[in-house]
Amino acid sequence: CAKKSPAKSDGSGSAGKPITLGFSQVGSESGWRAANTQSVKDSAKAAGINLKFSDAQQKQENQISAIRSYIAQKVDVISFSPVVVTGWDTVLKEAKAAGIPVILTDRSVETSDPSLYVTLVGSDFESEGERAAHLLEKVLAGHTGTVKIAQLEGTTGAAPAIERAKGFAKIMKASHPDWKIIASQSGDFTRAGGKQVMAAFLQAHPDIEVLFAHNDDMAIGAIQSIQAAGKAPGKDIKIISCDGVHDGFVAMSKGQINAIVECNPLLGPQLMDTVKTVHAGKGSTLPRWIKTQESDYTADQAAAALPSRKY
Ligand code: GZL
Repeated sequence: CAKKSPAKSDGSGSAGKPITLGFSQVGSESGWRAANTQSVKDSAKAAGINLKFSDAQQKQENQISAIRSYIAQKVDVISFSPVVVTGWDTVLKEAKAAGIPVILTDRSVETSDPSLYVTLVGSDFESEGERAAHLLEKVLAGHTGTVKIAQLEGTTGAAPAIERAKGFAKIMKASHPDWKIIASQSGDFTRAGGKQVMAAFLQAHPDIEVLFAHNDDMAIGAIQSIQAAGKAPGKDIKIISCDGVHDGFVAMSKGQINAIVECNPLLGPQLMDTVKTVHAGKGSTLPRWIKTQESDYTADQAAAALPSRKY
């Protein structure tokens, strides 16, 4: 394939031309996604990188089309957050054949050929699932006997959905034989999905004691259904969620969400640094996974943390 001449280290392209980055975003399904999109756009501008951006509305075929369009436009680097983990080898092989390096951000892919992308800039979702279980241990302190749990899963087939469920189940299996997941279904990471699925859960299982939601938007939707059922979220039904978006912290400060596993969406700066490194021909110096730093929060910390939250 035609190798591009490596750019100068200041991040400009060959012969001073700005680097052109083609970015395919999952969609605009949640507060997390909105913050992630803003971070990518603001960071590209700050880095002097020419950004081509597309929103796939959570459809894999739209992401594949966008990547093909970036290949046809001969962008310097392609980056995307894959909506689901499978089905990428063909289009990634086309990018490789065109000599365009690919950087994954946020979510990972399953592939038989590790050369199809340089690195992943994103969180460890399995660890987030384990952290959610440990936060539930704190919230349940002193509780004895069976704990009936409902789980609102993220988008079916998406890395965060698969891995958060896996991490949570791992701690359950290892330490909590008395925790039972009595209902588990995807709410597709949206508020509407969380509200609708939680309403169905409560119809079938009025005895739910805990909700583990794979993101704050589904938890916020579920809160509406819990209240409609005449129950108090955070009290009658304890809620553990993931992300840490503003509205999640507001709900937590009201005691409606008991604890949140932060999943940092502000990946833009790290992504742009990675784009420059890759474009300068130094991709081989990068780790295979550039992990995001993030914390955990319980309701007692929410009010104090709110003013300094960046998303
Ligand atoms: C996680 C990200 C997930 C968030 C959701 O990194 O992929 O997608 O947890 C978002 O809020 O929709």
